[in-house]
Amino acid sequence: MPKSLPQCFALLAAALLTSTPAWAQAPAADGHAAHHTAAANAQQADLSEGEVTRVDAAALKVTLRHGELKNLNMPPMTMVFRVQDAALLAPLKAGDKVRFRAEQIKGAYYATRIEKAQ
Ligand SMILES: [Cu+2]
Repeated sequence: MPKSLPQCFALLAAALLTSTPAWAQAPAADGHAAHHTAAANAQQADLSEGEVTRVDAAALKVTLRHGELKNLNMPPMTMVFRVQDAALLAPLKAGDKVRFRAEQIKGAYYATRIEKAQ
């Protein structure tokens, strides 16, 4: 059905146009973007509050008791995050207060940046 092709392209273009502005949102619009989807906020660089409860460097995992993760639309809880580099975990031990960046990558939760909070 060659006649339907241009319409498909038009729909695709429309979908792309409406889904692009995610990264264009102002990062610090106070409370304004809290209800947007996880996908729309995946690029946000905001750090979240957390406390280390367990470090498993061999498994590239860290358990964090975290505050609200606005970019993932997640309430406060204790959960395991993966890390891509064991070096992120080297300075950490249970009880450390941290600020970290949480991201969902291919369905798994990762801490892509972890800083000690003082
Ligand atoms: Cu969580």
